[in-house]
Amino acid sequence: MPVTRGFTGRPDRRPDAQPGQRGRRIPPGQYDAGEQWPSLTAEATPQLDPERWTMTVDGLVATPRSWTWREVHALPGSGYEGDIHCVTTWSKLDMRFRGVSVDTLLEAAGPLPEAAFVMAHSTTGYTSNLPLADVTGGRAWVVWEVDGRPLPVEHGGPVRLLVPHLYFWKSAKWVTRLELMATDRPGFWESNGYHDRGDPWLEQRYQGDP
Ligand SMILES: Nc1nc2c(c(=O)[nH]1)N[C@H]1C(S)=C(S)[C@@H](COP(=O)(O)O)O[C@H]1N2
Ligand SMILES: [Mo]
Repeated sequence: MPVTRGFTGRPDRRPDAQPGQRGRRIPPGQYDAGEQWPSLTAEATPQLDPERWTMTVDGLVATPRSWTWREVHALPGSGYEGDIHCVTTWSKLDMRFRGVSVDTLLEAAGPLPEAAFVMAHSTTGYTSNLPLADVTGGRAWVVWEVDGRPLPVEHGGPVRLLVPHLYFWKSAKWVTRLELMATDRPGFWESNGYHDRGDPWLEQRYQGDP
């Protein structure tokens, strides 16, 4: 997959964009992007047809499960209101996303005891790896709505993963599959030097960071 524009974005140096302006909400080394929402995509943006898209949970589960667009919308809805943090140093505050909790999907599939990590797969082949503990406990969603509107295609529409407490590269756009694994395996950016976990409060940007 080719690596293109955007991933090495410069921090915004406007005086009103400095960290600390909005209390302790902005992790170290991040700035408040304000109204801007940069789009960062390594691959060509896919035109994903909701009628053909499915969401699958498989790997180390008791029962591999798949949901169609209609089926996933019939699940109990869930959302996130809060901030997102990109490793290129922009943070965006007070976002509102709606979709379904990853807990709901995992409960239906029944993770096996040895499942400890998850690989998120996009329809495009983009991947990101996550500890299972980071996508359970009400901290991760599969979302299709932002600020009351359908998720724009450049931001992963019609559907993306959202794991807002980790750097945003973990939140795979155009997500289609969560694969449960016993051992960790690097995803796309993790194979290119980024951290396996990516906690913005610990500044886990690159492999080798604490
Ligand atoms: N499929 C896919 N998902 C992806 C990416 C990507 O290149 N492809 N980029 C990641 C990165 S680095 C970030 S910061 C966010 C960017 O999301 P946005 O474009 O909605 O801001 O998506 C993440 N998910
Ligand atoms: Mo990013």
